[in-house]
Amino acid sequence: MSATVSQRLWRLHRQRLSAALSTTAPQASALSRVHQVLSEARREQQAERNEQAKRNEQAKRNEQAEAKKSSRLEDAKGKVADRRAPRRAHTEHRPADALVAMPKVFARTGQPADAEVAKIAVLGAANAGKSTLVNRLTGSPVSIVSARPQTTRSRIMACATEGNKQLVFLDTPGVVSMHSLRRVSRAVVTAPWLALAEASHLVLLLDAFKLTAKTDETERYLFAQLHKHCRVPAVLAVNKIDLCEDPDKLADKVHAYSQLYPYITDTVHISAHCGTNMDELKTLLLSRTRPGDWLLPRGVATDMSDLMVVEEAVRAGWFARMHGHLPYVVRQRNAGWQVVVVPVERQEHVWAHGTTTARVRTVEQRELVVSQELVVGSGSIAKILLGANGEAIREIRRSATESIARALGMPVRLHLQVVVEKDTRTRK
Ligand SMILES: Nc1nc2c(ncn2[C@@H]2O[C@H](COP(=O)(O)OP(=O)(O)OP(=O)(O)O)[C@@H](O)[C@H]2O)c(=O)[nH]1
Ligand SMILES: [Mg+2]
Repeated sequence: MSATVSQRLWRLHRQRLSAALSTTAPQASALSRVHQVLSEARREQQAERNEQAKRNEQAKRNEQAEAKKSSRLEDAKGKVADRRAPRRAHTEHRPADALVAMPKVFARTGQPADAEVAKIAVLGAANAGKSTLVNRLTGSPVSIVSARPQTTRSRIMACATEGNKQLVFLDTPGVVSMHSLRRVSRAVVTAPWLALAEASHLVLLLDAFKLTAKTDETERYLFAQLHKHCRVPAVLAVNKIDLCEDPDKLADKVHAYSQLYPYITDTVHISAHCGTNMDELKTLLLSRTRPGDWLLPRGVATDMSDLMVVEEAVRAGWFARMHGHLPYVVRQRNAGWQVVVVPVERQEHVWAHGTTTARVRTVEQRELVVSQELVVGSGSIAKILLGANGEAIREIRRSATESIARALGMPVRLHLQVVVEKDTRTRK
């Protein structure tokens, strides 16, 4: 368009020029008239160019405003979609695959030529402190601990390696006496006995407080079964001595129990919670190792799958907050599992030529995005699990996120969703 305007202008100025030259005025005045016309032409051309530039600028601004408006609309749509979508929408909606759910297999099996190992099953009544003891002896919070009985739901392997010796502990659910069999799920009932079958040694854990102040029906059942069916050497560990108020009664009871199973080689009084006599017990167990292949590489505390780590961390949260039979009626279901790579800004201080300068560097970081559904049988249980204004579930999420990140060594975005589904099961 500007070319056409310029052409038009030039035509106009040529006409004016020839009109000026054809006048009868003297030559000098004709020349000045030429200059005048030419400068007028230049001015008009410049004005036209400025006008065009202004129009272009305005068009650009309009375009930008339009783009901004439509992107805001897109954002708003996205936010609405997010709000409507379930929390697991942050992941690809794909639950953890078999590899994530399976116990870890380590390709690195480096071990000394004189490697020794002992596989030790820790057996006792529910709440005796088995998980506390295993965590203490391995120095890692592998197994969850709570004041509720039957917190441990399956056999959990945890390792402590010292020099050429590896102690492999099998933490087990509390032994369930015949009397309570019908109230507890089959997997929980059988797990201690299955662990017993694969162990080379036992730690039989007694609760000093319970022995002296409460019934010891479960302990009697456990020792009777061992006496009938088992020949594995054992250490009798008397836990919670910090709570015992009647040492004489305890001594009698402990003596009686040590006679019930003839393969008990030693008796140790401990407090797993306070750390009392832990070194003595560990030294005793290390002296029981035999030449054999290590089960886990040095420095690895457990073979638990990543999914199990997540499940245990979340379960620890609601076990700590719910009372009575309620913790046992919550089931977990994995709804999403994805490891994403996110750019993260890191501040660095670079020293060069005697001065330190700060700079920001963007690095790629792996992050786990995981969604767990907590399935309950009724709306009222869901309300308890959520807490007032979702306070309880937020707290569970916060503590679980922290422990998962620590265990898996990467940042975690955990989404928890409480789902109500009718369930007729009544067993713990
Ligand atoms: N005072 C005291 N408390 C202890 C001791 N050992 C464990 N506890 C507490 O006993 C409770 C049960 O501990 P756990 O380690 O979960 O017991 P558990 O035998 O693994 O229990 P289940 O997995 O339910 O069979 C927790 O509140 C512990 O803090 C101890 O030596 N002294
Ligand atoms: Mg336990």
